[in-house]
Amino acid sequence: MKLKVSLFQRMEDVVDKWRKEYKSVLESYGEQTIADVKVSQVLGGMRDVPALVCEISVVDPYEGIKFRGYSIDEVIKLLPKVSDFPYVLGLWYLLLTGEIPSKDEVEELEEYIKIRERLPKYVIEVLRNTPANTHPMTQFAMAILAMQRESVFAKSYYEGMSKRDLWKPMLEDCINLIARAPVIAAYIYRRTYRDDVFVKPNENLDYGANFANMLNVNDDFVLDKDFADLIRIYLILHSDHEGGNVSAHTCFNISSALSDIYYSVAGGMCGLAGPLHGNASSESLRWILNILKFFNGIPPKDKLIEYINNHLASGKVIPGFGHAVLRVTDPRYTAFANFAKDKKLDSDVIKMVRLLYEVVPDILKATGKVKDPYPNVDGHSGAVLYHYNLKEYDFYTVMFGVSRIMGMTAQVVWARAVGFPIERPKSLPIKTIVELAQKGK
Ligand code: HAX
Repeated sequence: MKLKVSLFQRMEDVVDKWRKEYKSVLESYGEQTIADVKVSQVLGGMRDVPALVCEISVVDPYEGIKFRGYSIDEVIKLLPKVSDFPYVLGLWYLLLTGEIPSKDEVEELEEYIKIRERLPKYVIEVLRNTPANTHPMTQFAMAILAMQRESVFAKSYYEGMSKRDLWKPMLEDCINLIARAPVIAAYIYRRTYRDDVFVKPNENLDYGANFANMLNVNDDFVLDKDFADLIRIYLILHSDHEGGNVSAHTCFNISSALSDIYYSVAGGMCGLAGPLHGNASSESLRWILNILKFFNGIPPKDKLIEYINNHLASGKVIPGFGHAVLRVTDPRYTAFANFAKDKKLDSDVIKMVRLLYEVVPDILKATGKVKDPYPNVDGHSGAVLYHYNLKEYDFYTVMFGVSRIMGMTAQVVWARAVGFPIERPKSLPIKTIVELAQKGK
């Protein structure tokens, strides 16, 4: 395989380092116990069971996401910039290698990705042959899966490539997928909600601005520079959130069977589509719009509190609030709030987001059961998209998905590089769990 971009060389070096580290950890501590598992954890969605490895990012309950050890503020500060915002692919470089790239390295990667953007005609045909009212996430997962036939990884595997080298064709596939994901997403947007006119990638734009341009949210073929800034930051913020969340883990799990990245990411997207996960962003915006409609504008605080209490009493969750790991306001939410403040956004949806922040945490605290009463990323992301005229909220999870592919691919390349085995945890019938619990085991 031709190593055409310096990222491959950098990866060769780091992969070697990871392998040594992984091997030595296994040799030194392989038989060491690191945790006990309670019945409540087994029956409670495996919360906090330390059973997975993820080098790409870590979610601290109180500090939030760290990408390769860097906080959101550090990432925004340190990554090379285009028009005052970090290059999106600079983040992918960081997720893959663990190193902040130089401006030259990122620009080289941006150029390399552009060569791979062209969408095969059959992918467009797959989408065109799907009813336009098919959920955008279904279309996105289908388009990704359709490209499986092109997997360099699958071809290399069946041609007998050594396990040690499989991360290289995996990275090739990931580059192709990263290049095409925004093109596919933008086409899904255009055909589902607008005029079915396919806006071609613009080779003069960086990855984030190009995606913004292809979405053409104002239908005027003029790039809104603030919207491009939003998309750059949006793609960075949603990229990864450890290995245990539904989409990341589904993707990782599928790939552990040596399924290629198309199978793996398509599976991950199906998990992201759930309302308790990535679709919470659509749900949150829908909920905000319902409130605005119900009150014919921004409601007084006391009426809003009453409305929320009624919503909870009807057995529904408040979308965009709560988290399985976080115990503070999600720093990704704060990054969007800062963006909205810096750009002086003050439409009704943004005002509603601010008002909900004032009232919802106390209401959730008062239930006595919600572990994290604070807003998560999905509590703000939809409102900023809506502000810039991306109003079709069913599409928001696709936006999330385009970004999350960066994290999923980085995790899978890492797994193939260190030779992570097929995942196969043990499942037990409840009767056996009771027997084990009674024995105190
Ligand atoms: N509104 C109402 N009730 C909530 C709640 C919310 N926002 N968050 C948690 N709860 C409830 C749970 O439903 C649970 O109730 P029951 O015991 O009656 O089942 C109880 O509080 C304890 O839950 P928890 O331990 O605090 O939360 P979990 O780890 O079980 O669930 C969720 C985490 C994110 C799924 C949850 O907070 C939720 O449903 N939030 C709303 C949906 C949402 O915003 N999801 C996006 C999360 C971020 C993400 O993954 N983005 O992709």
